Amino acid sequence: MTVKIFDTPEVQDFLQAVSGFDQDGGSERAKQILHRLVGDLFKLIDDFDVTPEEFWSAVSVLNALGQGTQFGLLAPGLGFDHYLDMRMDAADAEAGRTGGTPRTIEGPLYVAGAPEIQGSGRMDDGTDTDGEAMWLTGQVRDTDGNPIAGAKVEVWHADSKGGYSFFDPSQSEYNLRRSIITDADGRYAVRSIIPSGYGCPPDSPTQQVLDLLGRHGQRPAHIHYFISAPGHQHLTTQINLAGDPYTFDDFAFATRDELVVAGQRIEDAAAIEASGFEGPFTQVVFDVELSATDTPELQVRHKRPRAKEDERDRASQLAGTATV
Ligand code: MBD
Ligand code: FE
Repeated sequence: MTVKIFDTPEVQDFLQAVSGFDQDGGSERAKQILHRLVGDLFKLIDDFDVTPEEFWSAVSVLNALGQGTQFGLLAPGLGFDHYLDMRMDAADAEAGRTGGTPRTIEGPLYVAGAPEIQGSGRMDDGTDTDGEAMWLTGQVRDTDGNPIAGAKVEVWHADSKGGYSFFDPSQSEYNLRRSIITDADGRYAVRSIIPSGYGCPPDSPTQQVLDLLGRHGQRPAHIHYFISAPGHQHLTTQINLAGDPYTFDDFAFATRDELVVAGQRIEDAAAIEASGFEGPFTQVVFDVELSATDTPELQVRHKRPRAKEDERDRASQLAGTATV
């Protein structure tokens, strides 16, 4: 069957009715976007001769994704998060906002409200004995190299099994999540454990879609950051640890060369003693440069539904139900 009906007046009129063009209510922007979206899908059905069976199996996958709150997991897999980053990079370049540490995607596993610590502290609850001890430290500076005291450095990462507290209910509350305020020298330093990479749940609808593309659902070991300071552009970024098999093969496309960090193993007894660790540990150093801006909206993270961000907001509540 190779019928082509998309360009007929009947279909074009139908598409206008579907998009509410003949109605007064609703949102003009939503109508325009839905008209394009549904139209592109109608055309795709025509062009690829999509069968009813294929269409309804796609509906089933969407239902399964929604039921597991997994759109936020499939989105980076299909490159949407990185594409939005590319657009923000281009907007920055066009506005002359150059320099500073590069951004990369937030991902779906941030939880608002992590404990705040001044300068230095500990992120892990001490129960993950499979995890290599980590000393994570760095300095926050402006693009002229001046340290920024009092900057807020939010850090979150996975445990030795690749699980994130809150989404993995076996972990203690806010394990491996902290908000660190830089000291007078712009420095932050925390004890934690080296995270493992993340893998999409093998039986998940997200992995089902990736399987159809012949792709894996693995991320390298990585550590997420939100960094902000008054008068500076808010930065959402991550570091990817060097030496992971997926460092340059991330299903979420978040790796950037400038953000790959090699840990340094510290085995010297005096150094171990001085740092308060019980044995060898790995030091990970990540310095950050923030570019200056007077624009208030650029100084804060953009809005999106996030777990525990707003207890009264249903979208925020839902963000916390992801089965990842
Ligand atoms: C993660 O830990 C992550 O950072 C992303 C982007 C997707 C899935 C799991
Ligand atoms: Fe992550």
